Formats: sequence, structure tokens, C-alpha cells
Amino acid sequence: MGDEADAGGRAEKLPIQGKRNILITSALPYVNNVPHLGNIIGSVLSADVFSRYCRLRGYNAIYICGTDEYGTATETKAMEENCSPQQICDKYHTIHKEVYNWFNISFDEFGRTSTLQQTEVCHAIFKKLMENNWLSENTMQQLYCDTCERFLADRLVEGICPFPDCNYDSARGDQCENCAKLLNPTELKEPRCKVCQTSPRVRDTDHLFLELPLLKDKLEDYINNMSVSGSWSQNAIQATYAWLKEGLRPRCITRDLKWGVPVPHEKFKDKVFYVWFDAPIGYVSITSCYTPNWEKWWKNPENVELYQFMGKDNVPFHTVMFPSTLLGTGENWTLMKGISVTEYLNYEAGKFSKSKGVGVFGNDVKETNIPAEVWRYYLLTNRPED
Ligand code: B3M
Ligand code: ZN
Repeated sequence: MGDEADAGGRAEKLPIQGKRNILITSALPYVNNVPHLGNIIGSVLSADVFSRYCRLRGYNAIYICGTDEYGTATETKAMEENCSPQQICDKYHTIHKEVYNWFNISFDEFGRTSTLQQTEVCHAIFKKLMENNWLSENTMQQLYCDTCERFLADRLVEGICPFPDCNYDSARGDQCENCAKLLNPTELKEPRCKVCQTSPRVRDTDHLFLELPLLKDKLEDYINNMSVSGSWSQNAIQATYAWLKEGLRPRCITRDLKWGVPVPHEKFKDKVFYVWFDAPIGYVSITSCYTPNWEKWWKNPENVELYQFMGKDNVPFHTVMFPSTLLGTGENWTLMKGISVTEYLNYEAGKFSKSKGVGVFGNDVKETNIPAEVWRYYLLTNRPED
């Protein structure tokens, strides 16, 4: 783990000319819950095995991860536990760190997104996007709950999935868990507030949008080339092209919340960035906590290969949204080359679910007295792949 290692005086690894330099990330777990076995195999453990393999092969590899701390999920959890979002993050960040430590996950840095570094990197990227005119302003109709007296974040609205071939009855406002398509909450049929079950009403609010349609050519070039040279898996390719086929729409990158990266823009100064805008930037800011020379990893596509591990529902954010954000800066970023995607791990007959409390969680595993090696082996041989 980063900070202990630094205290021990270990020098940070930087890309070396003439070597294979491999930057490895696993999806940043949301901080608001204890990780379960599905999360562990879904990203951190798979990336750990790949990192160990790379190091054994003599490649120059670093493995970066950390907790994803901003957004509604944290605000809601703080409400439930009667404390501040910061307290929730501190508490659960420690829990995550302990669980992964127990599993012997060999991170070079395990950080978090609620840092000053995160704000700095987000602001720098945002300013470039502004300068390059890839952002637009628009008034959005957003669901407002009169009972809770607030705009409902996407994840706090549930309803029927609007895609006729799906029709799942508990689709979340940001994404349908059943068909994995991304949604806008106002598209849900029969929406309801997740906190109080009231049906919310539509209200106007101004936001900033990333103009994906204008970035289309750059993005498609990237996807067409990298999916071949990086040998993307079928499930990654499918999820990506499904998104492109539906047509790229401008995506809203701001939210009416308090717990997030503040938007450095006079008109939007009371808003924060959407958590899916800032979360992937977390990979960069956590690397900047690992080394002040982070740009040698992240702005060095000629010498660095980026490999990213994640669960299936995270794919479009990594193949479409994050590359668009980076391409939009006009800077020379290291874009994802390899992607490893896991399906959902099933628990007995059904799905693991943090929110429903179904499954085996990181802290239960410790108490079984079965060694970590056995759990690692079991999970890896049962890794849910397509
Ligand atoms: N926190 C979703 C998840 O934990 C999200 C991943 C962010 S990756 C930058 O599945
Ligand atoms: Zn409500």
C-alpha cells in the first residue's frame, strides 16, 4: 500500500525507456459499502493477478486503485448513518483498505477521490474542455422530490426501464441494472423517489454538458483502432458499440449536490461535477498521490500501456465517456489499451447485492479462518467471464 511503502522509503516507479511500462487500474469501488466477493473478483483481484504476472515477467508495472467517494450514494449513506459525508468516506475507506489488504492485493497506491489532488486534476481537465469549446450549457428538466425538498440524483430515482425489450421494474435513473443501458432519470416510466417513494415532479435546472456528438470522429478513431490493437473482449466491444449505435448525445457533467468536486465556473459554482465525470479522473489523481511525476505515466501514450479492469456495467464509462473527456482536452493522454470485463458473480441462485445485503462480504470472509490464498484461488477459478 502506498503510504506505508513510502514511509519505508521505497522509490516510486516511473516509466523506463525501452521497457514495457504498464499502468494497471481496477474500477474504484464506491466508498459507501463493504465490498463483497463479486466486487473483489470483478476488479481488484483480477487486476492484482495481472499486476503480479506483469512484475514476474519483468515488465515495469504499477497498479493504482482507490475508493470512489463523491456523489449521492455517499450523501444518502451519511443521512442514514447521521454523520457527514467525510465521516462516511473515512470510515469506509479504511474498511476497503483492510479487506483488500487481507486479500493480499498488491496495489502500488490505494487512494481516494475526495482529495485536493482530485479537485486539481478535475479543474485542469475541465478548463481545457472549456477552452476547446467541447462544453455547452443547457437547461435540464430534473426530477425534484417535494417531500425531500431536493433534486433527486439519478440513482435516487427508480422506475420502469424505458427500453421495451427490457422493461425491468427497478431500473435506476442512471442505468438499468438489467440491460446495462445508460439512462436519463426522466426517461424512466413511473418514476419514484427511492428515499420516500413519492413520485417526483419535473423542475428546471441549468447544467453543463460534454458535447459527445462533436467528439464523435476522434472517439470512433480511438475505439476502432484500440479495440483491435488492445484485443478488447466481446463483451467490452458489444457494450461500446451498443452505445455508439444509439447515437452519441451530449452528457450532463454537473449535479445539484454538495458532496463533490466544485465546478470552477461562476454560474455553476453551487454545483459539483457528476460522480461519473470525476471518478475516472480519480485514476489520475491517485497516481499523482503516488508520484509527483504522474504525467510520465498518464501523458505518455508512446511508452505506456494502460490496462483497466472492471465489472460489465462500468464499460461505457471507460470506453466512451473517459476517453472523450481526455481526447477533448487536446492533450496527449495515455488512453486505455486493454480492458478486462467481468460479468456479475452470482451468489447461490441470485445476484450479489450490496444494497439488498445478499452475498458474502469482505469482513465475513476474514472470520471463516479459511486462508486468503484459498479464497483467491476459488474466486479466480470461478471468475465470471463471458
Ligand atoms: N464506483 C462503480 C462501481 O463501483 C464506480 C466505478 C468507478 S471507476 C472510475 O462499480
Ligand atoms: Zn423523496
